[in-house]
Amino acid sequence: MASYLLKNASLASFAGTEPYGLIENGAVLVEKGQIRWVGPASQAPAAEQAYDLKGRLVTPGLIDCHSHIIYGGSRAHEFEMRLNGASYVDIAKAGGGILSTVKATRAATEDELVAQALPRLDALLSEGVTTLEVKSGYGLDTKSEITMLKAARKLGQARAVDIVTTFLGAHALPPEYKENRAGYLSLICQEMLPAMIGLADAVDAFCENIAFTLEETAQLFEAARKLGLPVKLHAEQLTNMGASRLAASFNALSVDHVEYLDQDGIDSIAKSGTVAVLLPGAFYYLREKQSPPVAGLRQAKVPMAVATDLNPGTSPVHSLLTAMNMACVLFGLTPEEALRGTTLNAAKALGLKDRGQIATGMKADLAIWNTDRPGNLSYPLGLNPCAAVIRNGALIRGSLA
Ligand code: DI6
Ligand code: FE
Repeated sequence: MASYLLKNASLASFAGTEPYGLIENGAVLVEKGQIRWVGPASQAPAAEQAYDLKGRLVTPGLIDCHSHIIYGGSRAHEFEMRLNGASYVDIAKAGGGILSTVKATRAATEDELVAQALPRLDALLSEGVTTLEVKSGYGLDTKSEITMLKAARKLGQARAVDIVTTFLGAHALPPEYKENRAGYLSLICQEMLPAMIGLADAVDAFCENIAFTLEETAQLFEAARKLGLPVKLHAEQLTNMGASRLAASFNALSVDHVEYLDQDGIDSIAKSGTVAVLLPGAFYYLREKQSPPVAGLRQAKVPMAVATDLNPGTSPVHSLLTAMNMACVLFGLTPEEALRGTTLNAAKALGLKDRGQIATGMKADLAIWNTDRPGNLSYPLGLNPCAAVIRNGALIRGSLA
């Protein structure tokens, strides 16, 4: 199949200025894994083959730009503890939380981590995800952090998906460094980071009063900068620490969570072009009360992305469409913002310029849906309208009939 045309499609292209970049009765020409032409079907060029999509919606392949999909063990009991009155912070302070996942992850082999992650990954892929970001951060020693990221890369060999990796060594203080924060920071900066070259595409940290301070985060970001690694940050999730301002000063790709972001933080990330990644799954599971400042972000024209934050403790969410729905219902995003947040703005959050839009020259990663309206992707819960998925121009799921 050298070139083919998808015609009679409703295209949510996210190119141009229209809401959704919508092109009704549109066509897309795909050749050699790339989009070669996009426009009204009536003007479509000739192709060797054509598929009539009968008015169905086509979007860019979805991008989940924040996940912790590689981990060992289970934290289901903590859900019970929280509903019996313990808080996330109480559980973390008592050695549960992230550290309990660290224990189980250190005990697992690379192959075991991959095998445990595959069913989670398959759930995401069934809904049109073609690019997934995966963080380390449950190893917290050099060897286990490397194992996690190798397992993450292996997911991209086991399934038809692009994996983007992030080193999150500064996720929690490991038990063996409990009395030696500075020692752990030097381990991260001097030993772990250099070992991540080629293995991690970016560097992240959990900047929070139960995790790492502003000063520690700055130290990490300096070290990342020296190695030429881009940064992003778990910022303003549980409190406001000015973490986003710090991230902006390092030109971070994204600041993630941002429930407690204030105007000063909004102004800083607006200037640095940093994406605000909204993670309503964690907000929902932790029954948080404070929503991210969506109106302020809109006004400052900060690009907003939406992701699952798939993790064992605060967001066991295996559906990007559900995260989009939650972003609408819980945070007040419009369905247009939610879909832009899992396509164009999610690509931005990962620093990827070759995807997230249906436009000439982009990678041909496309999802085809059993609906004609893009707003419907954020509407139902528990119904999967994904009809087909194309990755690098090849049909990898469903059918175009
Ligand atoms: N914030 C989160 O929501 C996850 N990590 C983070 O820094 C939670 C991770 C966990 O509880 O296992
Ligand atoms: Fe996270």
